[in-house]
Amino acid sequence: MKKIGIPSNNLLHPNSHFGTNYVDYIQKNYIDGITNAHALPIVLPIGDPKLAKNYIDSVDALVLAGGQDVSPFYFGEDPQINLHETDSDRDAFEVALVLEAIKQEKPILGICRGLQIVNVALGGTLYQDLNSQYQGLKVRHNQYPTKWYTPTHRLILKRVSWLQNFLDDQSLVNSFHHQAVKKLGDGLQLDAVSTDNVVEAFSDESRRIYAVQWHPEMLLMKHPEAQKLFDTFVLK
Ligand SMILES: [Mn+2]
Repeated sequence: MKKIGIPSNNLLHPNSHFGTNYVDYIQKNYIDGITNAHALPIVLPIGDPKLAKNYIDSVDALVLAGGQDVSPFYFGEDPQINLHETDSDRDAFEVALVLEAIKQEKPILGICRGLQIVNVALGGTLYQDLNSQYQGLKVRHNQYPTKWYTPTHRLILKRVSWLQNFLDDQSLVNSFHHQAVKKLGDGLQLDAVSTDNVVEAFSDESRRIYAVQWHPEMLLMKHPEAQKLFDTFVLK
């Protein structure tokens, strides 16, 4: 059984249940997507980036989940006024895991924030906030509070890629992001955009790097066909 490492998120703020007894967590839907694909999810609590080799030694592939904004530090910018919360510990841990997975030639799947982390780890840049920085924005890319499992905007496929295994041109996806790729990282190729030309997917088949800006794990509960993305990745 393939072991799929999935770095956790952490609860950065006191809440009514845990108070200041901070916890790491991962949304159950990612675990479902990996498990349904007959692989073994291994959650990696946010840890020391210096141990990236040890973490990646212990898994066969890496899945990076959604969450906070990516710090603009990674592409040489100061925080713009509309940047949301960032987490320097999670950023540093995930960037180190991405670089180590590439070094060890293990497949990577980036989802939402995960796509953005892969991009900046490879020298790409991001729009810190689409609403204030992206000229020509026409699509609502943060559908919240519309339900997570509701696909809302179309995709335009830009080339033949792994996406054709489970998507058609004009497929609908959900959308919960206000950051997006500005410049693609080294060696990454554009797979899909929204109708206002925001990057929605990229990959590099030669290094088995795959990334999508939407949330397939949240579509699973109502749209079983979204499982094919995980199934396809696990076979890479
Ligand atoms: Mn979108």
